[in-house]
Amino acid sequence: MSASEDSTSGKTPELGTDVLRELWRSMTREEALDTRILKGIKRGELATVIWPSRGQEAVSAAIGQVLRPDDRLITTYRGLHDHVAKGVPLTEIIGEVMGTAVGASRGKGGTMHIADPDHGVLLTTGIVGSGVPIAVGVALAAVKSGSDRVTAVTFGDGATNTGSFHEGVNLAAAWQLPVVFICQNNLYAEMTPVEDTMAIEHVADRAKGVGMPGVTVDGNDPVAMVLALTEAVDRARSGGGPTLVEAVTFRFEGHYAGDSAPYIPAQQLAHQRELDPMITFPRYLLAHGFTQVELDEISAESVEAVEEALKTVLAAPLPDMEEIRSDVYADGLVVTHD
Ligand SMILES: Cc1ncc(C[n+]2csc(CCOP(=O)(O)OP(=O)(O)O)c2C)c(N)n1
Ligand SMILES: [Mg+2]
Repeated sequence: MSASEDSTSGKTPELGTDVLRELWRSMTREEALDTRILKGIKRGELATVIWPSRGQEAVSAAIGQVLRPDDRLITTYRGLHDHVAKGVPLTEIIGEVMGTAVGASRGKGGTMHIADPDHGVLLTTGIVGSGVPIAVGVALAAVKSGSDRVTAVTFGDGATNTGSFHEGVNLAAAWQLPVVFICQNNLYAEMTPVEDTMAIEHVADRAKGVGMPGVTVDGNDPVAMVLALTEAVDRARSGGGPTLVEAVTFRFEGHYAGDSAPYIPAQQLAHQRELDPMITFPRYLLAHGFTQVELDEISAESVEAVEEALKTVLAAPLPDMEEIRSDVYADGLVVTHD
């Protein structure tokens, strides 16, 4: 059942008020960040690049609610919403997007390589599909060290066509590792619609081939996402092995900032606008005890938080030249050539 369907029935929500509020807070922050940076790029104020996640807010908000702070998350270039949801401070995210000294990777990584291990974000990858086997290794390391940490990895629909995806999920299933594979199926890989590159309807069906549970979820419904991810994370943490969760959602902007996405048919766009989680979730919240004033307050706080963080970043220095060598190699491994 989707959030929008349930809003008409007036049923008791399956999640507590605090969780619902935090989902909305996360979603509004994710949207505010994406929208503000995109606006800045378009008007020539911010010289950078992002891969917009507008439309995919519900997926990451749910990830942020379900994972423990010490659980690991690995994401992609289209991962700013995931970073926000996992608790990476806005200043560190924007700082990295702008390549400044206050960035999560102190300006060395840029949008594609944001890492903040203190908040569980081990890395952000630019190579499609590459996060999957890395997550399998991270999960294996957790098992070997006796930790009950879960590793979650998010990637796109297109990534599930890569060899690294298939190799990674196979090994995770064979070794029953504590991983949750989260496919953010936004119906496009760059400019290519998903049906042009897959003969199957559901990415989740790929789980069957390697012997793990796979589930297709309405990725525009944060409540459904929390419930599905809770099951997957609980399974992983209790030794039950990995799960493939396919979150079906949509990317309202182009592939990258600057792509006006003329290839998205108007009819599809109009249909997806009706499913936009930033419109349907407030309806659900209003039907479950929240007031418009409260929702607007949270939205306004999110916009304000992004604006404040951006101000801090724009006043921050560029990284020192010495920074180029730090955190690149483990101590003692630097090879110098005289
Ligand atoms: C191995 C590899 N092949 C191709 C590319 C170029 N590329 C960047 S994003 C992208 C589309 C990926 O689509 P999807 O996995 O659905 O993720 P989305 O961008 O929709 O989040 C491609 C082909 C790449 N970065 N890495
Ligand atoms: Mg995609």
